[in-house]
Amino acid sequence: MATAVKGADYDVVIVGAGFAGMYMLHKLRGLGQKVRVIEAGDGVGGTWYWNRYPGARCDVESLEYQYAFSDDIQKGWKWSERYSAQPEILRYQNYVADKLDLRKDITFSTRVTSATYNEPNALWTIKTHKVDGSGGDTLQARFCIMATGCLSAARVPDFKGKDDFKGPTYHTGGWPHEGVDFTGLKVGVIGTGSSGVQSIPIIASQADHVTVFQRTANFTLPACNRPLKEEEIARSKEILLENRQQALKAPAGITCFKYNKKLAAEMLPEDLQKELQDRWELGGFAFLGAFGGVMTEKKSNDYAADYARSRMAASIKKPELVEKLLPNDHPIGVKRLCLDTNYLETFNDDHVELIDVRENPIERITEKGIVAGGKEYEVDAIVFATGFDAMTGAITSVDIAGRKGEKLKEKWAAGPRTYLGLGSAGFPNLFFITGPGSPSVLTNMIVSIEQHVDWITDCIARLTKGNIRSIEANRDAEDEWVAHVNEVASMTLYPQANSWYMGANIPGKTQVFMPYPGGLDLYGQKIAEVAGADYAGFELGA
Ligand code: N01
Repeated sequence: MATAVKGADYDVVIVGAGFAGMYMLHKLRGLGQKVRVIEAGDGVGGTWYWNRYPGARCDVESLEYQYAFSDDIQKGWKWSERYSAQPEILRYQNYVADKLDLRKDITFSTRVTSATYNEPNALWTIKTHKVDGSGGDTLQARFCIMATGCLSAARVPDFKGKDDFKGPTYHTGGWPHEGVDFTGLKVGVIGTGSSGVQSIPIIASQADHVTVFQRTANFTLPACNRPLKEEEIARSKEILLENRQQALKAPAGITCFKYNKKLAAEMLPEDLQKELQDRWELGGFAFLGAFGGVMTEKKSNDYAADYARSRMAASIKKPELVEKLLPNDHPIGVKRLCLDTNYLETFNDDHVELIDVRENPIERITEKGIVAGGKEYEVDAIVFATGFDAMTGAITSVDIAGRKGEKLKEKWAAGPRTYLGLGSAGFPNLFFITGPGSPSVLTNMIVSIEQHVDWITDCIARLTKGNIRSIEANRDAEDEWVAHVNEVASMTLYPQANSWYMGANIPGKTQVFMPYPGGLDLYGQKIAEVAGADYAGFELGA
């Protein structure tokens, strides 16, 4: 059994047992580190543990949305559909946890409430609290790793009267494990991002009446989900490792489609149409790779957006809804695209009603329902598909204090400041997996997670071998990186939408583009160079 660094309970405490925390635990065990994972849920899974809403499904293809670090793990698992549904992904995570015997090093049903760095002994003091209120613990560790996920701090907007409603309310990001049966009910759904787009058709298939409150119409692309064929599953097993190497060289960590490098302006109109049509019919995010410049050049973006709107319009049978359901206030792709299975068609049914809350703002929630535009919509249940305090919320919900008691939350008040999305100056030995300032949510998360976990593992191995007590991002290097992330973002169309990428969904949150939009491939080269130069831009302390 591993023993911890002198004076500490553990070498490493990891916060979160989703895909990131699970793999991090496995890798650090391999280094002989003494590790403890603290997880708020009563099982592994992270995002896929919490987001059990009807219709929850991954928007990255199953054959790419899986770990690639172990041939044994991949050979023992078989995905059933092109895009996996939440229960199958959670089963996969439990299969991995069994296979690697991970649970014995995970403390479940427990939240980390604070993490405080002690300069004299270079240790983190980590306080935890049982979610049932039955007490907590205090742990000392050399390293603290936030594997808290980018979309895990679920958020219900502060609607006036939100506690007055007498019926049940649900947030898509904290769905009851036993499921919800909406049969015979009148349901109000607020929010039409990915979670709303996925859940509304299923809720509508059960409920008597559904009232959807939409603030922004989103671009939806057809998912074209289908069962996987035996031969593609077999082939994927042969090429997974090689494929992952290719994914690491791709901007979004995805290999199932290729980006056309030609700009729209360089293509003949008929070729342009054909490219868009082929990709639309293929389904998924391939559409955004139809030609170069879609995310940087308004004209190219307009071609793609116009085509998407024309195809979306064809699914909407009620003329009065066409304008409402078609997105017109932002370029395509700058808010996370939603993959659609029957979403727009759901509004063709008479028992599904759309309320545009820009025209008719939500005024309050009452005992019986939701008041918008002066009218009360009576409902039996309310579903909040209202999203997350993305990228930073789960990190800053822990009271993190670094050198000289500096609070991370205060440091990040004007936007997150990290070096490479991996560490933050003033907070030695604190790592983020897929933190703000890294490509994270703009990529296949599993590829980004493996990339970060491997990097952090090598870093901890180097520090341990060299008897180095601490590593800390240098402020100048951090300032340069933050400026670089902003500069790259300003060359794209991303800042042109009120998106959660920008923090715009949270009133009062500073609006700054949080993920790194320069591509996973270039980013991977950068972090490899930094490691190769003995962690250039970080200070190593004896
Ligand atoms: O959350 P969102 P989500 N009044 O923030 C609306 C990933 N994910 O849970 O757009 C009225 O996207 C808000 O309106 P607006 C994926 O990365 C992946 O759906 O801000 N409405 C919006 O319509 C995704 O992007 C998968 O104007 C309010 C909605 O609520 C991310 O998680 C599945 C409001 C929130 O949409 C988050 O998706 C699910 C207010 N006060 C999620 N506040 C897949 O893999 C917010 N809204 C497929």
